[in-house]
Amino acid sequence: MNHTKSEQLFERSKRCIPGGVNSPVRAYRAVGRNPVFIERACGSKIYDVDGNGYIDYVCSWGPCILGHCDKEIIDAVKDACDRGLTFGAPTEAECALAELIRGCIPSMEMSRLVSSGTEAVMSAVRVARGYTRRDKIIKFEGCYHGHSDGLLVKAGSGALTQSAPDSAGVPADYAKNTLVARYNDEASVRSLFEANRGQIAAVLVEPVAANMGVVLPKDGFLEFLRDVTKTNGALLIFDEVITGFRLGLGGAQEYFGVTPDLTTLGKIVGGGMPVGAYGGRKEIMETVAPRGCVYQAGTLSGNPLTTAAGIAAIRRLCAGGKALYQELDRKGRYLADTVKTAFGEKAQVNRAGSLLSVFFAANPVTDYETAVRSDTREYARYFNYLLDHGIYTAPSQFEAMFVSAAHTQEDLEKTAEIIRQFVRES
Ligand code: HOZ
Repeated sequence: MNHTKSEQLFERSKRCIPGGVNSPVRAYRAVGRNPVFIERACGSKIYDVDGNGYIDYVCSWGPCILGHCDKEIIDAVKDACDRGLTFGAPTEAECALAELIRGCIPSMEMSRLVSSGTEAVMSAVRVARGYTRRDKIIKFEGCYHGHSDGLLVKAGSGALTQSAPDSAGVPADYAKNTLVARYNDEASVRSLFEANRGQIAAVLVEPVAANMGVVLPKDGFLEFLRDVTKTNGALLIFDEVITGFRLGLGGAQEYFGVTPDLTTLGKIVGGGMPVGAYGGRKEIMETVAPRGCVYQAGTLSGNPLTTAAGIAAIRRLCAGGKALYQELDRKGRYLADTVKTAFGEKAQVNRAGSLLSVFFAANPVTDYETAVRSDTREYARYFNYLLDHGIYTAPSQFEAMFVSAAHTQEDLEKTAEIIRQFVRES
């Protein structure tokens, strides 16, 4: 493959954008090459500026569950464009989107739209603190909740990819109220509650961790979090920025049957436009200004393009219903089975529906410690081989692979063949 234009653009970008990218993982540092620059995408395919096409399993890190350029979403956005890009005033569409969210995720009786997942989680944590009048929160090693100061503590995603789970620039004072437990480890949560009696506002968790690679909750872990928060007067916050509308219309909370007090969304709920949303029980959400005393605001929150895209996406998913999610699950399983058969004991595959990760590790990956033990060099070799053969996956061991409704059986079979070829040639 020729990547001349991508190389030139990267050189140019590095002169005016830190690292040449607007989000660290995109720089491909973890996989030892320079990034490809994307020109366009359609359905399951993405095309770079040199004219190379790839089957896309990044799907913009999750939002494109219906594939790229879904006609109904694009038409809805075009239509909204003609009526004005932003008003900074309430619209019917915001109300319609909040109603759709509540219809799919009943625990989100009330919700607020913001412009990114980072904002959504930052705001949900503030609400939890304002509601409980407590300062401390518990998060988990390797879980990523956006880049707000207090949450860049033992964080996953790009922070982990860069081997910098704790960012410079975060004053120790800001982070001191963020307590860190081990994912899937009940004892670590219990001891934090015991050592900080009456001080913990919330436990914040990705119900399926997807930012240290995909790591599933052990049986009973989410139920345990539900119980321990209730017993201790703390709130349970599910960060469903990735799992929301991905594991089913009702997200991870429906998939696992555990109801949190607050939920954060992003990605799919904006149909590909910048978005975040947080919500929960009415009584809790009524602490938000102007109804209550927790302040949160945003000029572009609930803007007409995002709401149009979000409504179109959710309506499409609702129309597809169970059958659509079963098909996504089937495709995810096909890829997981392919990888398991191809690599045997050399690799572990973690999967929930259409969200999956391949770890080059001999033992099961169940938390941060086991995730970081995996062979990132082998992952880089695998990534590069796939990219060079037209398969676009995450350029980091610590991100997920996303399957969309637009992926065809032919895409999956081609992907499977390239994976088998990689193994044969290794
Ligand atoms: N941290 C994001 C995924 N978990 C990556 C976002 C991006 O680079 O676009």
